[in-house]
Amino acid sequence: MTKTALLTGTTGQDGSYLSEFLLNKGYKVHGIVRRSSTPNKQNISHFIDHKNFVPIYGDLTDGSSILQAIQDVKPDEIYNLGAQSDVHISFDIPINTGNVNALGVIRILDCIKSLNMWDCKFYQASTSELFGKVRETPQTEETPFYPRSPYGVAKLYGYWAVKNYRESYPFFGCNGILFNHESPLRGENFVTRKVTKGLAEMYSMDRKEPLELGNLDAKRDWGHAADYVRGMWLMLQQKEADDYILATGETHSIREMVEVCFDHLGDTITWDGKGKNEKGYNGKGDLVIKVNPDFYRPAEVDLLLGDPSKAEKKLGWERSYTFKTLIKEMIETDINNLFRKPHLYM
Ligand code: NAP
Ligand code: G4F
Repeated sequence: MTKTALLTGTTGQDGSYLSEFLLNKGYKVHGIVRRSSTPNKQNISHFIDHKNFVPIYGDLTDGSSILQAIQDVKPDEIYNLGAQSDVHISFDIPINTGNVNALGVIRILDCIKSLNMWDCKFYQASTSELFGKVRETPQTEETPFYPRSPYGVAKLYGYWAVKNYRESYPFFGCNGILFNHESPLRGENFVTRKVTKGLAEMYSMDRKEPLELGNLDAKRDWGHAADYVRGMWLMLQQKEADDYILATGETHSIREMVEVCFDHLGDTITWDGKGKNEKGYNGKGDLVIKVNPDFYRPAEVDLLLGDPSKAEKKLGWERSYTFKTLIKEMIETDINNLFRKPHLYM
């Protein structure tokens, strides 16, 4: 029988990959889309006319739109991917971040409860930002949380709301504690995409000004979104609801990520200076990266490194991308998107 899924965050990176994954599995996919005055449907344009895809206007801050959607669709599975997902910006808009990322979760859970829809399975987009100032490395499902931003604090509320409903009601809800995952659809403010797009412009379009970045020492565990949405789906196919980490078990600094990008461009980067005075020069000696402290955060998450062994053992989850193939795909897509051949340093 055809399964029906309802997604929030449909127009984001993960919403796009997950919708396509579910459509390929034969699901009917109802995707909640926010009204916006500028285009926000680029990531779903390649399947928006699919016969099994239905966009619905709604917003996680508008409880009645969420209730209406759940009541109309009667989904077998709900994936709550919608969020104000930018950690740095969450310091500027903490109330909105809390409204969407924390209360948005309980709005959905309360609808499930009010409608007595306990057969509906629920996925919550929890995050490695919960670990924040990490208490142990690598981080596992048992590692204590210590969020370091309004984003992380709000996501902590969502995480516990899912656990609390699971312990209080006959509710099937899973937290996917996902470490950073990227792709060519990654938002342009996040550091990997900022770098791949910025360097693609520099090498294909003769962009002259250097790329300005923040903390180059922070370390992240980066995987590919296509692998991670498969993990989300696997969580909801189990007999028992549980919480799982999805990660690669590898960590790299921002500086190392930039170096891998230069490697793909056939160039090298040489660093000089420390902290806010650090600069990067390409093989010709041009200044290509400089640090701008405006991109520093009031409180930083210095190191994330996840242990995915529970998901690997219990879900049979595995990854098809490595860190290098992820970066290669991102930088090549950004170059191709510019329609011009890059001047590669070979
Ligand atoms: P993303 O690309 O920023 O997408 C966020 C989505 O949420 C967009 O579709 C956005 O709509 C939507 N949204 C924002 N505010 C909303 C509201 N008030 N009501 C309904 N929808 C709203 O994020 P992503 O990378 O795909 O991440 C998906 C989820 O996983 C997020 O919850 C994120 O916090 C979480 N997460 C991400 C990562 C990661 O590394 N990518 C890791 C762990 C957890 P617009 O397009 O209209 O802005
Ligand atoms: O790419 P980022 O902005 O991602 P961040 O903060 O790790 O958050 C992402 O991953 C989380 C999972 O761990 C998600 F929950 C969240 O929704 C989001 O998807 O920053 C990564 C690191 C940070 O340490 C930041 O300080 O890169 C550092 N960084 C250095 N220069 C920069 C920059 N980050 C950004 N965005 N821009 C810079 O210029």
